[in-house]
Amino acid sequence: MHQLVLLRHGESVWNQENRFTGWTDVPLSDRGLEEAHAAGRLLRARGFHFDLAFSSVQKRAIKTLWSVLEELDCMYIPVQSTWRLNERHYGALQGLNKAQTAARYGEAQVQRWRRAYDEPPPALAAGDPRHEAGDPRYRGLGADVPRTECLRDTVARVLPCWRDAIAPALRGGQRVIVAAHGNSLRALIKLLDGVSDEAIAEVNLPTGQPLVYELDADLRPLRHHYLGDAAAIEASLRAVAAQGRVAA
Ligand code: DG2
Repeated sequence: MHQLVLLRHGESVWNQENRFTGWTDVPLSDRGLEEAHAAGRLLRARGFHFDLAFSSVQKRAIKTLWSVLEELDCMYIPVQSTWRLNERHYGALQGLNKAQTAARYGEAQVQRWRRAYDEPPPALAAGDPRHEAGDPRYRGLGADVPRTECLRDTVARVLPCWRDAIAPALRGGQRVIVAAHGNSLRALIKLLDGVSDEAIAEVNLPTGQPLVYELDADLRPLRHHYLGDAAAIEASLRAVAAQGRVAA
């Protein structure tokens, strides 16, 4: 049996302000940093160990991973950070408040931008200063730095990371943790569990809660479960789902 732990980063400052984030590189909030350390303590208390870690190249996921590895006293393990695990690019929505966007465009439209498999948000215009094209960490992508993405696009760029890096490590017997984002992890879960394009819309992830996958010899999921308190996770999932509603 193989073990894979997926972890959405702790709450970021833009999660706290209910803003679309995508590729914007915002830090963890104080609460998010505490969530990350709590996730590490929980993993330690349950006897988890890791041989290899993956993260996006965004600081909210990297800092979460560091905090977990610090709590586990295994900051020495190799870490592979890749843009392929970045959050889904949120296009021209990046920086906007989700509830205000719902008030302007309607909750149904915001729900499609957040969760429809094939409907990307409006793209960043050419010359928009929010575009990450000039960021040195994306130099290798050249003109392919996205201007928006739907989940299908995210699945397509997460797939090579799974196929060429995570899956071979698991097959080699390594215990792996992946610290990433709500939507890049939804993409990975879709690949792992074979979730349909429709059903993936109902999948949300709480911040800072380790999700443990047990996989068979062929890396087919046998079962998965959250390690943390079930009621707290349920409340967090409801809150994530509600972020695109018009504020009461
Ligand atoms: C959130 C996900 O990403 O937002 O980009 O706003 O996981 O990096 O905080 P994360 C964002 P939703 O798709 O849940 O609205």
